[in-house]
Amino acid sequence: MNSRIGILGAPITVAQPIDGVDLGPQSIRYAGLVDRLADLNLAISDYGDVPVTNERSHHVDPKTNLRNLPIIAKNNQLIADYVYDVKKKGDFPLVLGGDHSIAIGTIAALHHFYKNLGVIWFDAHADLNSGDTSPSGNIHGMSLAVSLGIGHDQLTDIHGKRAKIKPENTVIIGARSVDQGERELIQDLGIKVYTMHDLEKYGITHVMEDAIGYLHERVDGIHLSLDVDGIDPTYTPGTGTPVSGGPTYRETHLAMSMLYDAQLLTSMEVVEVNPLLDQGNKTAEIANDMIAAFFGEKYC
Ligand code: B3U
Ligand code: MN
Ligand code: MN
Repeated sequence: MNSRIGILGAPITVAQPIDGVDLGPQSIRYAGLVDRLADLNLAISDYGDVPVTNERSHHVDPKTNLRNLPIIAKNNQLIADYVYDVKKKGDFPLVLGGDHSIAIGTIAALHHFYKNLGVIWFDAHADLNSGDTSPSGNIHGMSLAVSLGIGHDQLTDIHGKRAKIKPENTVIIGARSVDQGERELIQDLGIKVYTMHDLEKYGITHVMEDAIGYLHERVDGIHLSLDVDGIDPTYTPGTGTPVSGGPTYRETHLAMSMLYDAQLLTSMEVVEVNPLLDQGNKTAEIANDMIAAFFGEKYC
């Protein structure tokens, strides 16, 4: 793994309805991120936050069924520009959200550097909605679809037209709240999904081995998009749309360690930490534990 890490905050909050997720990057930093990674003998550059703006309207555009489209498109254009620069410098991008819409910009930037970028989407949700299927109009529930080229062109055409990744290079882990339209898309596109049923039945070790083996054959880089609501809310209560029945701290930590051991990952983002909903700064602290495991922190 590249030992030079470039950290960027991406504090978008308007792609979901609850204030506070824009404080996610700072809460993760306050939990000790830079020192923790420096202890792993990594060279860390914290480039600060992408200057996004968060004027919120609660109005869903009846024509598109999208909330806050223009500002989210503008913010993600900026995120894509900044992530592109970090990657161009040769750093390993570590992007801190912000709501999960930031993946639109991150993946748009990263796709320039790979012929076949793989994505691991660790999440309670599939984020495969579009204006046509979304029950909420919230764009954080659409970012994986957008990266696959599905959705409004103001979102899909950031840093190049339509798809930035291929469905066969995409793996979802931890899904347990999937909407009808999303299920149909998963079937139609043949996206590999490891639901909580698979985790319970086969165990996290088998699921991770299978996911890594599957991607290894197909891709030339892998981005991990870690939504903290993918983890069971017992451990990560500070998030806007918690869903019970997720992987434990231990299972998630093992998953991160296995990704480190595979030495195939080329970027990471951590999203949906909302310190205003948290118990102390617990969710950011646990996010730090997961980031550290992902970058090779071992117990001994
Ligand atoms: N699938 C629902 C809920 C949701 C998606 N992502 C989150 N929540 N975090 C939707 O609104 O698209
Ligand atoms: Mn998500
Ligand atoms: Mn989620």
